[in-house]
Amino acid sequence: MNRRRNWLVALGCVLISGGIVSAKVTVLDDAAFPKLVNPSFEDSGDASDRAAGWSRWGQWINREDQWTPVHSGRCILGYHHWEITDANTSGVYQDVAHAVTGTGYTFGIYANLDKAKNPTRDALSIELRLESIVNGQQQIVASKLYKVADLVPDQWEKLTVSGAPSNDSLRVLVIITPSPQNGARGGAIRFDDAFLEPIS
Ligand SMILES: [Ca+2]
Repeated sequence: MNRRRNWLVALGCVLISGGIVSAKVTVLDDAAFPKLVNPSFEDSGDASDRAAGWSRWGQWINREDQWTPVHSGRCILGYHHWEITDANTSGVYQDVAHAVTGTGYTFGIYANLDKAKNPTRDALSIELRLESIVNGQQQIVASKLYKVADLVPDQWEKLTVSGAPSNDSLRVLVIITPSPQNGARGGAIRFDDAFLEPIS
Protein backbone atom coordinates (compact mmCIF):
# COMPACT_ATOMS: atom_id res chain seq x y z
CA MET A 1 0.00 0.00 0.00
CA ASN A 2 1.52 3.30 -1.04
CA ARG A 3 1.10 6.58 0.80
CA ARG A 4 -1.79 7.71 -1.41
CA ARG A 5 -3.77 4.52 -0.73
CA ASN A 6 -3.06 4.82 3.00
CA TRP A 7 -4.45 8.34 2.92
CA LEU A 8 -7.61 7.26 1.06
CA VAL A 9 -8.25 4.38 3.47
CA ALA A 10 -7.85 6.77 6.42
CA LEU A 11 -10.24 9.28 4.83
CA GLY A 12 -12.78 6.51 4.20
CA CYS A 13 -12.70 5.50 7.86
CA VAL A 14 -13.26 9.09 8.94
CA LEU A 15 -16.21 9.45 6.53
CA ILE A 16 -17.76 6.16 7.69
CA SER A 17 -17.36 7.10 11.37
CA GLY A 18 -18.79 10.54 10.67
CA GLY A 19 -21.79 8.97 8.92
CA ILE A 20 -22.49 6.63 11.82
CA VAL A 21 -22.28 9.45 14.36
CA SER A 22 -24.67 11.63 12.30
CA ALA A 23 -27.17 8.78 11.95
CA LYS A 24 -27.17 8.19 15.71
CA VAL A 25 -27.73 11.87 16.46
CA THR A 26 -30.67 11.98 14.02
CA VAL A 27 -32.32 8.92 15.54
CA LEU A 28 -31.89 10.30 19.08
CA ASP A 29 -33.38 13.66 18.09
CA ASP A 30 -36.41 12.01 16.48
CA ALA A 31 -37.01 9.84 19.52
CA ALA A 32 -36.54 12.60 22.07
CA PHE A 33 -38.51 15.39 20.56
CA PRO A 34 -42.27 15.50 19.89
CA LYS A 35 -43.47 16.81 16.54
CA LEU A 36 -46.72 18.31 15.35
CA VAL A 37 -48.59 16.47 12.61
CA ASN A 38 -49.58 18.59 9.58
CA PRO A 39 -48.37 21.90 11.11
CA SER A 40 -48.98 23.90 7.91
CA PHE A 41 -52.49 22.46 7.38
CA GLU A 42 -51.60 21.27 3.89
CA ASP A 43 -53.16 17.80 4.32
CA SER A 44 -56.93 17.44 4.56
CA GLY A 45 -58.67 15.12 7.02
CA ASP A 46 -61.93 13.28 6.34
CA ALA A 47 -63.30 16.44 4.65
CA SER A 48 -61.43 19.11 2.70
CA ASP A 49 -62.27 21.74 5.34
CA ARG A 50 -60.73 19.62 8.13
CA ALA A 51 -56.97 19.52 8.68
CA ALA A 52 -55.45 16.04 9.13
CA GLY A 53 -54.00 15.53 12.61
CA TRP A 54 -56.05 18.35 14.17
CA SER A 55 -59.36 18.18 16.01
CA ARG A 56 -61.68 21.17 16.10
CA TRP A 57 -64.73 22.47 17.92
CA GLY A 58 -67.17 25.36 17.55
CA GLN A 59 -68.23 27.20 14.43
CA TRP A 60 -66.29 28.16 11.34
CA ILE A 61 -62.68 27.14 11.99
CA ASN A 62 -61.87 25.51 8.67
CA ARG A 63 -58.94 24.35 6.59
CA GLU A 64 -58.90 26.69 3.59
CA ASP A 65 -57.18 25.97 0.28
CA GLN A 66 -58.32 29.17 -1.46
CA TRP A 67 -57.60 31.87 1.13
CA THR A 68 -54.65 34.22 0.76
CA PRO A 69 -52.16 35.17 1.89
CA VAL A 70 -50.67 31.92 3.17
CA HIS A 71 -47.61 31.85 5.44
CA SER A 72 -46.30 28.76 3.63
CA GLY A 73 -47.63 26.08 1.29
CA ARG A 74 -51.10 26.66 -0.13
CA CYS A 75 -53.46 25.98 2.82
CA ILE A 76 -54.22 27.70 6.11
CA LEU A 77 -56.82 27.57 8.87
CA GLY A 78 -59.50 30.23 8.44
CA TYR A 79 -61.69 31.56 11.25
CA HIS A 80 -64.82 33.06 9.67
CA HIS A 81 -65.65 35.53 12.43
CA TRP A 82 -68.22 37.36 10.28
CA GLU A 83 -70.26 34.14 10.11
CA ILE A 84 -70.20 33.25 13.82
CA THR A 85 -73.73 33.23 15.23
CA ASP A 86 -73.10 32.93 18.99
CA ALA A 87 -70.50 33.93 21.57
CA ASN A 88 -69.02 30.46 22.06
CA THR A 89 -65.37 29.75 21.36
CA SER A 90 -64.01 27.89 18.34
CA GLY A 91 -60.65 26.19 18.15
CA VAL A 92 -58.33 23.39 17.16
CA TYR A 93 -56.11 21.08 19.17
CA GLN A 94 -53.63 18.26 18.74
CA ASP A 95 -52.40 15.63 21.20
CA VAL A 96 -48.65 15.41 20.82
CA ALA A 97 -46.84 12.10 21.20
CA HIS A 98 -43.48 11.66 22.97
CA ALA A 99 -43.70 14.67 25.31
CA VAL A 100 -41.28 14.41 28.22
CA THR A 101 -42.42 15.24 31.75
CA GLY A 102 -40.98 18.51 33.01
CA THR A 103 -39.38 19.46 29.69
CA GLY A 104 -40.17 22.99 28.55
CA TYR A 105 -41.82 23.43 25.17
CA THR A 106 -42.91 26.44 23.15
CA PHE A 107 -46.00 26.00 21.02
CA GLY A 108 -46.70 28.68 18.44
CA ILE A 109 -48.67 29.56 15.34
CA TYR A 110 -48.70 32.46 12.89
CA ALA A 111 -51.87 34.57 12.80
CA ASN A 112 -52.95 37.18 10.27
CA LEU A 113 -55.96 39.42 10.96
CA ASP A 114 -58.40 40.35 8.22
CA LYS A 115 -59.85 43.25 10.17
CA ALA A 116 -63.53 44.17 10.34
CA LYS A 117 -64.39 47.61 9.00
CA ASN A 118 -65.63 48.55 12.48
CA PRO A 119 -63.09 47.50 15.18
CA THR A 120 -65.88 46.66 17.65
CA ARG A 121 -66.93 43.87 15.31
CA ASP A 122 -63.59 42.02 15.45
CA ALA A 123 -63.11 38.80 17.42
CA LEU A 124 -62.08 39.28 21.04
CA SER A 125 -59.03 37.08 21.64
CA ILE A 126 -56.79 34.19 20.63
CA GLU A 127 -55.59 31.93 23.42
CA LEU A 128 -52.71 29.50 22.96
CA ARG A 129 -52.72 26.79 25.59
CA LEU A 130 -50.82 23.70 26.71
CA GLU A 131 -52.64 20.98 28.63
CA SER A 132 -51.77 17.65 30.26
CA ILE A 133 -54.13 14.90 31.36
CA VAL A 134 -54.07 14.69 35.17
CA ASN A 135 -56.31 12.17 36.96
CA GLY A 136 -58.20 11.65 33.71
CA GLN A 137 -58.94 15.37 33.26
CA GLN A 138 -57.48 17.94 30.90
CA GLN A 139 -55.46 20.38 33.03
CA ILE A 140 -54.06 23.72 31.86
CA VAL A 141 -50.26 23.78 32.00
CA ALA A 142 -49.70 27.15 30.33
CA SER A 143 -51.84 29.77 28.63
CA LYS A 144 -51.19 32.98 26.71
CA LEU A 145 -53.97 35.35 25.70
CA TYR A 146 -53.62 37.68 22.72
CA LYS A 147 -56.20 40.44 22.22
CA VAL A 148 -57.27 40.61 18.58
CA ALA A 149 -57.38 44.44 18.94
CA ASP A 150 -53.59 44.37 19.49
CA LEU A 151 -52.85 42.50 16.25
CA VAL A 152 -51.62 44.50 13.26
CA PRO A 153 -53.99 43.75 10.35
CA ASP A 154 -52.74 41.87 7.28
CA GLN A 155 -49.40 40.87 8.81
CA TRP A 156 -48.28 37.43 9.93
CA GLU A 157 -47.63 37.61 13.66
CA LYS A 158 -45.97 34.86 15.65
CA LEU A 159 -48.04 33.86 18.70
CA THR A 160 -46.48 31.55 21.31
CA VAL A 161 -47.04 29.90 24.68
CA SER A 162 -44.38 28.11 26.74
CA GLY A 163 -44.61 25.58 29.53
CA ALA A 164 -43.70 22.11 30.75
CA PRO A 165 -46.24 19.26 30.71
CA SER A 166 -47.14 17.70 34.07
CA ASN A 167 -46.52 14.22 32.60
CA ASP A 168 -45.95 12.64 29.19
CA SER A 169 -49.31 13.86 27.86
CA LEU A 170 -49.32 17.15 25.98
CA ARG A 171 -52.18 18.83 24.13
CA VAL A 172 -51.66 22.07 22.20
CA LEU A 173 -54.69 24.28 21.61
CA VAL A 174 -55.67 27.42 19.69
CA ILE A 175 -58.85 28.96 21.13
CA ILE A 176 -60.66 31.89 19.54
CA THR A 177 -63.25 33.92 21.45
CA PRO A 178 -65.59 35.89 19.19
CA SER A 179 -67.06 39.31 19.79
CA PRO A 180 -69.95 39.08 22.29
CA GLN A 181 -72.21 41.09 19.98
CA ASN A 182 -74.55 38.77 18.10
CA GLY A 183 -75.49 39.98 14.63
CA ALA A 184 -72.62 42.45 14.46
CA ARG A 185 -69.51 40.35 13.89
CA GLY A 186 -66.99 41.05 11.15
CA GLY A 187 -63.54 40.17 9.92
CA ALA A 188 -61.65 36.89 9.87
CA ILE A 189 -58.38 35.44 11.17
CA ARG A 190 -55.93 33.36 9.16
CA PHE A 191 -53.67 30.81 10.89
CA ASP A 192 -50.70 28.91 9.44
CA ASP A 193 -47.47 27.12 10.36
CA ALA A 194 -47.97 25.89 13.90
CA PHE A 195 -44.74 24.76 15.58
CA LEU A 196 -43.43 23.08 18.71
CA GLU A 197 -39.86 23.58 19.87
CA PRO A 198 -37.79 23.24 23.03
CA ILE A 199 -37.66 26.32 25.27
CA SER A 200 -34.44 28.07 24.39
CA1 LIG B 1 -49.85 26.29 5.06
